[in-house]
Amino acid sequence: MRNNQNSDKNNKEKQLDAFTVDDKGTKLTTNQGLKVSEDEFSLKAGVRGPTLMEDFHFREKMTHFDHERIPERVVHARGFAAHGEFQLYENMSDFTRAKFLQDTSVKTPVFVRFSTVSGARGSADTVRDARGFATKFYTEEGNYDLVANNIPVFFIQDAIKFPDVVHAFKPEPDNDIPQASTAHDTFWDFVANNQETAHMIMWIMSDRAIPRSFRMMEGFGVHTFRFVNEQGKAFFVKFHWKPTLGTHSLVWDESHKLAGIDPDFHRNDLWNAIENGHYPEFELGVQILNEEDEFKLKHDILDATKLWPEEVVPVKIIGKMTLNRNVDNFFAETEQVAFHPGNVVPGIDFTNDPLLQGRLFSYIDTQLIRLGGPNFHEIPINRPIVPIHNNQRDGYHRQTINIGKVNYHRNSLAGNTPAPASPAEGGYEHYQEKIEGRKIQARSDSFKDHFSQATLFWNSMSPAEKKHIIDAFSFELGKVKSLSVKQQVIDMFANVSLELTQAFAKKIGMPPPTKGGSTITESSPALSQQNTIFTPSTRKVAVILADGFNGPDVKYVIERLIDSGLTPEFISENQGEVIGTNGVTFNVDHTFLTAKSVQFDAVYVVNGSKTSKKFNKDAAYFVDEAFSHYKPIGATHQGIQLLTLNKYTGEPGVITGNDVQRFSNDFIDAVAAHRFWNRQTV
Ligand code: HDE
Repeated sequence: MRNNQNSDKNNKEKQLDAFTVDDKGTKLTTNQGLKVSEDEFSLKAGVRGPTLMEDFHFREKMTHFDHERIPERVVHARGFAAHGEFQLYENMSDFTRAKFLQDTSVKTPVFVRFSTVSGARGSADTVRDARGFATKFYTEEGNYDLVANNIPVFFIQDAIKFPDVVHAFKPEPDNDIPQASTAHDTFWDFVANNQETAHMIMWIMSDRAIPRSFRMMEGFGVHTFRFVNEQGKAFFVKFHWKPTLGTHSLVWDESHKLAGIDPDFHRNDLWNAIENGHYPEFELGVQILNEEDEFKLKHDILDATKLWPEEVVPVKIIGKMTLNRNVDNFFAETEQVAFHPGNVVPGIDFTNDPLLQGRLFSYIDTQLIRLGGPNFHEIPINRPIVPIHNNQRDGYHRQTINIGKVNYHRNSLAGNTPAPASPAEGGYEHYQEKIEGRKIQARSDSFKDHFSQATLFWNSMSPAEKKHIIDAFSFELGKVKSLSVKQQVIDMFANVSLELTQAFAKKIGMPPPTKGGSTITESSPALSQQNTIFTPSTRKVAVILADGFNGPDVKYVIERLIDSGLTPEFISENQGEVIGTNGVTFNVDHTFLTAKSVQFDAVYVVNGSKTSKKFNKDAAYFVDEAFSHYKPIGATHQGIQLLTLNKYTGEPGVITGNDVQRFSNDFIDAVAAHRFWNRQTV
């Protein structure tokens, strides 16, 4: 996996190498470097006697173990990360002086951490939640962090409410239940009493909150940022990541089952994709608005509960990020990485979005406690690839040994160095925005429309997506105990859509609203996942087979699947080999016990001439479940009998036939289509 030829490594990899230790083949030592002769038995007064304090190795080993944990992140505790690189498609110097956005030949090393927001470190991957999508660019001008989410808006408009929204969505404080779920009273009470949440809630109730994979999620910087070019001219900018595999989701029932069957589903998916050379790719997009156009959109661009519809302000694709290397050590890299929206480079600046302004305070503050002091920038994963020179000194866990006597500015003893750099020398200069106003604690009138874009989102959904949103509201509110909270939520969402609210009110046994509704008729096609990229690439196909299958035909199909970028995995009754005609054999990856249909994108039923009753029962269950999750199902030879028996042949996305060339073409197309929503299912 890791490329050992030093010359092929980027600067960040080389830097990380300096801290990498390979213990394989070495002798055991204490942390003082003393060789240890006994690591199984502590020092005792007699073989049956008490352990002695004098056993320094025992005490060191145990003490270190006792202190292995650090506090988990207060939000985004569960995450998974990978290394990669970013390369620009076109020079952006008209808009920004950021160097890594100017030179198309430069490959900027990146480290990306994906996360859920609400659950604890050990919670399941597939819960309904927003996903974090934080990228650290190790640029030649210092680290730039784009700390993004997979949803383009946020719950609240002002950072002062962040502790409240987080308290409300976390488990309830009396019994710490439920884990990683918003389906409880306090969350929905918060929602109803803080109605700026309406738009974000629509996204959280949508398929966006149950992604198929980290590799199939969009990323959004959420806030309006600022680009500043060499001439000092500024532009407003929103950042986007667009996955080249398209944006795809699980279905709710599937995500529930996965939480038990494979709580590491997204981790496994990302890790395996990278190990198999299926490197995830995301294109970086920007929406740019001239400063003069600040008030031209229908909403305030400083309000983080609003997006800029892509049909109004197009997304310009400017580069691509490729994730091509898994971490060497989860704790050292993924757990210790510290992101901060305030880590910017010249040419990227902030706006007065009150949510962003609060974030600029919070991230360093949280790292201080989580990583135990002010020197967390020295942890290898957090170090920039450029040298650090300043007069900051000391503090817990200081690694740097600054030499010399001078640790203050201004000085004469060191020629007044380290010296500030002018903008021409690469020094960061804050954008000189003109500010005028009274000190005031209030919401701007321009932030007060909470429902228009929630309706825009609803209007943009396909019928299947709308149904999923209704189901999600029905599930979440179905778990809420307080009738008053349910009623308040119904009253609130009647402002977004009567169709939506009437549908879920009925399901939760509440009177459907008759008043309300929205006059907004616009939609934004870019918001629907029906309009994303569809490709079979990297999809996982479960191949169900038993001894006596048609060797040459199945071999042909499997080769076609692999050529099209799919990953077939073989499932049978027992592990070992399955043998088909003409001596064709495959190694069984999983049994029906170790793999379930929810872990795959599609099923190819082969069966064979030697199936047992138990095999047929397990295969039928597997296919049933995949069918009810709208997944593509293919069958050839004996497999067709099973589908005929279950009356699935002829349904959308069910491909059968023994002309294996035609079968392969149709099945691969079906896999690319992701799901068949027009299928009649349970
Ligand atoms: Fe965060 N957020 N956040 N956030 N956030 C943190 O920082 C915070 C917000 C996001 O993989 C914390 O290191 C405040 C929006 C990601 O390590 C903390 C507000 C967006 C991650 C914090 C927000 C994000 C965090 C917790 C409202 C999308 C994980 C641990 C003003 C644009 C980064 C930590 C990782 C993490 C504060 C809102 C994204 C507490 C105060 C909006 C991806 O500092």
